Amino acid sequence: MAPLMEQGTVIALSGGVGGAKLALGLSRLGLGKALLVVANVGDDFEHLGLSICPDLDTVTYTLSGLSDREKGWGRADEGWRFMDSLGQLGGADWFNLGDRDLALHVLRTEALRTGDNLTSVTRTITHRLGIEARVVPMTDDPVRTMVQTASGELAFQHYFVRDRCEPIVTGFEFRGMATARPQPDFMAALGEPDLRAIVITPSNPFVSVDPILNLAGVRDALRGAWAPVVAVSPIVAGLAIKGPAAKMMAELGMPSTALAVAEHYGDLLDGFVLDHGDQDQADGVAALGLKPLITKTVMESLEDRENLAREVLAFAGDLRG
Ligand code: FO1
Repeated sequence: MAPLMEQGTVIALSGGVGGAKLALGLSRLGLGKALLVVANVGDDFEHLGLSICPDLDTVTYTLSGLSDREKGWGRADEGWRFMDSLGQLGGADWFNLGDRDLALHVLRTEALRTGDNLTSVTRTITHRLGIEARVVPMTDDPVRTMVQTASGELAFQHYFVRDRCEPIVTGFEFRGMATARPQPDFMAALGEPDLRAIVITPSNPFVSVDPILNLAGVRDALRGAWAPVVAVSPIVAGLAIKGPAAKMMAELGMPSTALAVAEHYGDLLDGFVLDHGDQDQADGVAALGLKPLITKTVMESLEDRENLAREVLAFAGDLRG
């Protein structure tokens, strides 16, 4: 763990698995509390009476070292006796809640029911799991991503888990967005004069990052921030590292390319990070007025996560300097 001497907050906007990997890399650079991970809550839902926050969970388990490395979500060394019994009783068993994972959902549901907000319960849980970085939900208000498909509208987890992302996507609605207020620490950090970097992690641009960017005032605050905004492409050589991003792009009539992701974020960005496999798109990125950085963005090992995090911060430093 090589500590970086530079001071100032680093904000990472994150969805689930891909975003959490880069957040872990950043957290291992000795940033401590200067790292603020802002997680999407559009994937959240109420299931079997529990408040489930998949992206917050994935970030929490990843940063605490408890995550299932293979699946990317949920806990390692998990048991499935609850799910077996649920299935036996005819309960909704399409969404897998492991025996160990259940404790988090029960604790959070109880805290929310007795008046805590999501920020406060997330703070308690992340502290108890020994996470140094600050992890916050993008908002304490309910925002729910609805996926519009050729066969009708689906709540996000029904689209993603139950229907395995098979329906053809025609658009998205972020229900509750009009009245949702961005999380206060997030907004305060965006206004800090010594803010060091704003990193859009390689999460799905449409359903993980856009919900964060679409919150009232967030795009303006990003544009007005002192720090550069740098996005890492979730698309490498036309494929999503994980999840349905490339499939969604094709269905929405866009090319499934890193360049199309850069175009999607547009003038919000100062820099865009592409994988070596997409070197041919660097000129297109530059033509958008963004500085490209070509490096290894595929994070297989822990070292890959740290290296990418280090490079992204150095890139942001160059952009600022
Ligand atoms: N993803 C799956 O593909 N299948 C599941 O059964 C599943 C259960 C689950 C339970 C708790 C949790 O926090 C996350 C879970 N996820 C599951 C992951 C999650 O739904 C998705 O990865 C995200 O919503 C997309 O970022």
